[in-house]
Amino acid sequence: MTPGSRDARSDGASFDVVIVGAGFAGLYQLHRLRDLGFSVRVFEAGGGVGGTWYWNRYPGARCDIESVDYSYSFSPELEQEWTWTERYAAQPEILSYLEHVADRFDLRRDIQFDTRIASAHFDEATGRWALETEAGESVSATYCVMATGCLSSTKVPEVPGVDAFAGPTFHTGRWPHEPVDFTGQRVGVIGTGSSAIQSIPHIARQAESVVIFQRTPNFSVPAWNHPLDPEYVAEVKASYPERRELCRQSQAGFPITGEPGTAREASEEERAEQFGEKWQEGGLRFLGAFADLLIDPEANDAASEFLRSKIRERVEDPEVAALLSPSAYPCGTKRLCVDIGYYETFNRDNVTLVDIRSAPIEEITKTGVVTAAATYEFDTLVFATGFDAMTGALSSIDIVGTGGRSLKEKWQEGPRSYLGLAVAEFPNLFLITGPGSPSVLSNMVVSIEQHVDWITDCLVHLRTADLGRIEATEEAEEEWVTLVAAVADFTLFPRANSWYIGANVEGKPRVFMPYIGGVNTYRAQCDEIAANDYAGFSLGA
Ligand code: N01
Repeated sequence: MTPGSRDARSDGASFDVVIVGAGFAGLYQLHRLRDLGFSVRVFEAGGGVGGTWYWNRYPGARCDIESVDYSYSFSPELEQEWTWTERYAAQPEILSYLEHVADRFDLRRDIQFDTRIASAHFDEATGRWALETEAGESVSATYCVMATGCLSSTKVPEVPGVDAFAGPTFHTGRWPHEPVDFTGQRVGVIGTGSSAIQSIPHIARQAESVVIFQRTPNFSVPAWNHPLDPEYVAEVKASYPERRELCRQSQAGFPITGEPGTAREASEEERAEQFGEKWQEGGLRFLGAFADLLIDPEANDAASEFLRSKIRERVEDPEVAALLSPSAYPCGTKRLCVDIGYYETFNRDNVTLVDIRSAPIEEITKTGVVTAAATYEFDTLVFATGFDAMTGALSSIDIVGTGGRSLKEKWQEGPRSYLGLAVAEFPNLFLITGPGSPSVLSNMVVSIEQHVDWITDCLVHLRTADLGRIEATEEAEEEWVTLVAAVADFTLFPRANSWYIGANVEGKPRVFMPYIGGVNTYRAQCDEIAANDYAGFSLGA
């Protein structure tokens, strides 16, 4: 079908499809649907494309999936013409890539920037979504695709006086576009997650002094980042079709060859050797050391102890090393961090680690931070305090479905979806990498492409069949929610107070949100559902 069919409708205010967000997901979704003749408008709160990579401009920000795999696979030409320069690309390079994609596929003309969607209501009478921007502009669409990102709704520390500080305050997830100069500054950093672990070494090299307030230490593995050898890049480019397929058919969306054995069956020496090898490979590959590492507590204990031994090697002061060593949760059940010189930063004279587990922050004042044990004065504060992950961006939009109930209300006890793609009571609404899909437990680009392709095929199917409505059934949703929880319970993941489970946001229900079944299994499940006449969905005119 081509433009001019029942769905190719656009008069400037009504579209076949409205997409919210112009990051990796929104850009590709626009490209696919527009190519197929759908009228599409993207709304983006930021002033440019990039999503996560537009906002997270803090020093040291880079991906933790190798660049050659953290990229689109849909265009062989794009794959060949773009050349990544480092093993793990830094934020400016990833943002340039996405800007290049926007230009190359002429996407900007259908994106409205600096526009935040405030509400999206399904109108039962017309069978369409009515959306309103924060500025009061109204548009309507047959389908609405939320490409709002899993880690886009930032979270500031819930401590008294959070707005009281008189000096500059920066959140890593909303970093200014201009460079921030910390020279001569006394800087306080709250948080020790991935964003802190990436930014602290940079801040410490510039600032006069840095005090890091740590509530929970994280496990981190070195990135061993390096410039990419042109010969390696050429090899990757020559083998991209097979490499991409390996990613799609993998558990986590990046290429791994060979089946790891189990730590349970390995001897002490074999374990040490395997951990050592994986450590030397660097990054998230460490978690692939043994097949049972995230399932068997004993296997995990061995891996956790190996990582703690590395902290002791890297940090000179044994007391600081002990404080930086996680012991309250199994490694990998909070997102494993990938660092460049994080632990070594604590060997610097101008860096101090403060344990706020034993002496919590009581107040942020005009001049600094007061804990139960001491008062600290700063010129600048950095909040590396993370996100209201997976549901925050969706809950901040007033999304109302058929029953007059908002998505936020429906998700009060935790997110419920079918495949992390669709929600009962919310017809014609699609979530890209929503809760209930592999999303944050995978290479996001692989998962995004899979969702976009699935949604696109679905919309083409509806158009071809002259249908205009699709909705997940309550039963299918219930079954999927049960499956997601059961798979999580089979692993060690629920043992950590992580953002995967909503533990980082006060009052957020504790529901394990991503689907751990693996991108390979999940893809097969989605494909089977589509092939089976969209089993679990009700389709209508
Ligand atoms: O956020 P986080 P992030 N008082 O939630 C602390 C991805 N990412 O932005 O653990 C004191 O991990 C909090 O302490 P606790 C990646 O998936 C990827 O760093 O709640 N402290 C924690 O230490 C990652 O997992 C990359 O006890 C408070 C920190 O703040 C996800 O984004 C780079 C506090 C928040 O850590 C989020 O990472 C960056 C309070 N009131 C991010 N509130 C790559 O490498 C929170 N904290 C690609």
